[in-house]
Amino acid sequence: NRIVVLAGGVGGSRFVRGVRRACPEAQLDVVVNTADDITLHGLRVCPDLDTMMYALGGGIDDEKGWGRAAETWSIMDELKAYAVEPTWFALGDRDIATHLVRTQLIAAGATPTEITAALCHRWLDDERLRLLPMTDDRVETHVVVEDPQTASGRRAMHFQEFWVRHHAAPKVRQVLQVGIETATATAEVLTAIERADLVLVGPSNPVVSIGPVLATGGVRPALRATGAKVVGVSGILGGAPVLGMADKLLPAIGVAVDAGAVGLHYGARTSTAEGILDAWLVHETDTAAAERCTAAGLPTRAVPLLMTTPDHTAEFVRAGVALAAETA
Ligand code: GDP
Ligand code: FO1
Ligand code: CA
Repeated sequence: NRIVVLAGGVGGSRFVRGVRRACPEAQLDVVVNTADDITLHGLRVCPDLDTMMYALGGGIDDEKGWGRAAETWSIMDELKAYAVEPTWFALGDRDIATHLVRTQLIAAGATPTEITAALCHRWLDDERLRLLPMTDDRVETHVVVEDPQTASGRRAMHFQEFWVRHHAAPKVRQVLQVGIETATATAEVLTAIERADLVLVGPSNPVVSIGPVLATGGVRPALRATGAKVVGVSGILGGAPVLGMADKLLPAIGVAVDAGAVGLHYGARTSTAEGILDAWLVHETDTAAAERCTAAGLPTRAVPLLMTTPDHTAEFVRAGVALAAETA
């Protein structure tokens, strides 16, 4: 039995740990967002892939949810002593080894898919677990924010600069996926979706994690064509994201910060439009959202969605599997 999960970083990796707990025997292919990627100090950094890899490999800093456990910061301190910018993005000593390997492999001509497999060789000894970058093409999320200091009143910056440097404080006018128009999903991603028995859209950020995956060339048609059931999980609980800045980004793409609005944004696969979901899970308290989605043709169930432990997560993954089986 084959499961494909679409995911971002911190939320996505917590979700995948629960999926592994619920379905320990399944072939699990995780399609990971790469639009958060950024080049700093000459190093290519892939936050969502690394977060997923460290989390599943037991090397994550569990408290932060990203970066290496027992990290040290000597290199950052040295860069600060040289007054070399950017200093707002913290690269740990252990983490930097990952970026050194990746950057060298890029220079040697390897694709992100090949590089991810090479890095995962160290971390994942489970042959039935693969991390797949959504594309081998370069895509980067940038945001246009309000900035009264500029002549136009606006300014564009990389998503990481908005989130990490400015703590998501400026008002977002526009979210751009630079490079998405020409980016295509890898053969590995398209084949995994085609052959899947179940596709799970994780509770990851709908705008900057799931959004880029769905916008990558070939992904949406593959999801609409697959024989697998496609089940989504809301990351918006009670009108707010559990963590992160989805509440700052959803309004910029015209979607309310509400589990029902996000479900209908992904859309029902049965509809004539571009929908991708057969079923949708919302939090136990979001019963109005569940009714609204179900009435609109998207079968939705309200269950506890807090990923407190992998066991809690596994519990609602099983509810999603059951709901998928019920839908015609
Ligand atoms: P990032 O790439 O590190 O930002 O992580 P993701 O995009 O994969 O996940 C972030 C999203 O996960 C947030 O927008 C939250 O809404 C969602 N999230 C975080 N914790 C939980 C949780 O316990 N339950 C659910 N359902 N969603 C969560
Ligand atoms: N998040 C921060 O808030 N501050 C950082 O300095 C930071 C560094 C960092 C380095 C490597 C990495 O893989 C992730 C890192 N993150 C950091 C997390 C990351 O920026 C975000 O949580 C996600 O990309 C948001 O989707
Ligand atoms: Ca991310």
